[in-house]
Amino acid sequence: AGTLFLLLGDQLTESLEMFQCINKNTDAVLMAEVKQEATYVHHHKKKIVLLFSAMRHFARQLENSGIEVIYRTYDCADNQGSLQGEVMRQLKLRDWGRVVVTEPGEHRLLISMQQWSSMLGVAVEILPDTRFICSRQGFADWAEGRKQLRMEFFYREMRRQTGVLMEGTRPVGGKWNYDQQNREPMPANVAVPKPTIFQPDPVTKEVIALVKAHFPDHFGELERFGFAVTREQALTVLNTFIQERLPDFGRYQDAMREGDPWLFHSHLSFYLNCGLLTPREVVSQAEAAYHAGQVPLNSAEGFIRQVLGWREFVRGFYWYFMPDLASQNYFSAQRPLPEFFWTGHTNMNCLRQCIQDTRKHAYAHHIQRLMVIGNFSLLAELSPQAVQEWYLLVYADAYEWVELPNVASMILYADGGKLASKPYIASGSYINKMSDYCSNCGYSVAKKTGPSACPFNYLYWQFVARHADKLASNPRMQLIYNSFYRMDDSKRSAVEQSCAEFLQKLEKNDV
Ligand code: FAD
Ligand code: DLZ
Ligand code: SF4
Repeated sequence: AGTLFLLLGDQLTESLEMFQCINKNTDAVLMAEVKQEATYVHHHKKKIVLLFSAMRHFARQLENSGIEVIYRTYDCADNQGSLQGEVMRQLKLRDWGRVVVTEPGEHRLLISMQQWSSMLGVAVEILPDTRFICSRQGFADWAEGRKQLRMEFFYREMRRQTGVLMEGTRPVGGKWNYDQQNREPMPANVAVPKPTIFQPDPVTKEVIALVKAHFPDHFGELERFGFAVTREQALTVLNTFIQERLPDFGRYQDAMREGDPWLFHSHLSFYLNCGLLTPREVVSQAEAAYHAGQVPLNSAEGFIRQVLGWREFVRGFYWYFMPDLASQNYFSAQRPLPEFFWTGHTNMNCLRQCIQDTRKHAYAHHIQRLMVIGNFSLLAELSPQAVQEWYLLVYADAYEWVELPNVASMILYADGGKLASKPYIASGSYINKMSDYCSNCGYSVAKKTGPSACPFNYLYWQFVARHADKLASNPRMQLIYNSFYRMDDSKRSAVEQSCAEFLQKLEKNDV
């Protein structure tokens, strides 16, 4: 009997180990669009279109190479609604000797798959996901025994192991990290290249109609879908990024501009995370562009740090700390998600813009996610589990392995500092420095307290005050607490009052 290989929607690459094991005469690949994966959170409509269309294109590609693909569309007769159900159905239809899967990117699914063998009465083998440059075991070996897990040291280890941007044992240019050169605001006259978009082909059009019909209540806009849905298209996005955007990626990495979430970012996470691109090829193209003299070192290094450093780090971190990571709540934050997270209707222009970008595009860039939406979520003490769910469903690149460490550990410090050395908090002046949002805002960034003051300003000090017991002894918070302790009583009570008033209005969605 042959082997049934189950391929998930975010595993669309022939670089997986399973493709070396397939016997084209006896085996088949099963791909299934199922309700459980599409609705366990109410994913952005564009995310579902991206995955279903990319799955359908990839299935054709496999078939063209002579592999038998059993493809189950969402609306096909007898769709079982879950991956397990679809595997079970195949086991009834044909005599399969065993089932092989590549480990999924989410803990909930791995736990479920580990039970399939006994539930389905067939041998189920789970292969490692070899797309990642650092294996789960490799990360665990690095992490074991360390008091603190800091991305920077992991990243250096990855540079040494892979030889990327290395001259022998030394980093190219003499420094590991050019982050100091990556923090420039973007002047209004800087022209940004247009993002690479693709007109939907007949396959994508069919999926768009399907998503419209079956997921009307899911978050986000479906209009103007332009993501790449094939490897060829994703390679075009990569090549265009290297030529047009990477040279300025470094300096403007932290900048924000109203009406443009794309800026000089790569927009590659969608494709890296679903398999259309591999992290190795993306890193090596950026390195080659540096060696060819096409991009400065701070850009090449800054970009490579994100992929070889952060991306690999959060993936290792996720598996190292799951399942506990999902339930952490260091600051006991309880507030439900404000209504405007769904609608974007708020007078706080930075949040309005970032949430509207998210609704429109299923995308916002890193600093929007971190320093606007994330910063607000922490300062307003929103429930970590509510924030986690939101981030998992609104972005087209979101899977729990990458979303959860960024949300629970990076923005919310819900794990008490396993990933971050201090909470990422900032008042309105940071947002004002890095963006043009404040000039169109209903609040005044220059005002510290009172009904027209920027809410980030007083929420910031309230947060510092409320969590002194947990944070004041952190050496990286010393400057902040020194300022706080110098603040006179009248200022402190003005902060408290402004916060109380704001939070009351927040409950009524009147901010
Ligand atoms: P670029 O700015 O061009 O960066 C290049 C690549 O580096 C990205 O494509 C991505 O693969 C990688 N990268 C950069 N930063 C990170 C990071 N912190 N963690 C992991 N990879 C990183 N990224 C996701 O892929 N999926 C998510 O669900 C996700 N959720 C996030 C939630 C929060 C609260 C924050 C602060 C960050 C999150 N990120 C997530 C990381 C980062 O914001 C996105 O990877 C990035 O914005 C994607 O856009 P880009 O491809 O244009 O990235
Ligand atoms: C995100 C997603 C969606 C929306 N739909 C499917 C699907 O119908 N079939 C499938 O195989 N995968 C889908 N995915 C991706 C999975 O949710 C993903 O593989 C797991 O979350 C593990 O990373
Ligand atoms: Fe955001 Fe405050 Fe600036 Fe308004 S004033 S855009 S709320 S930072």
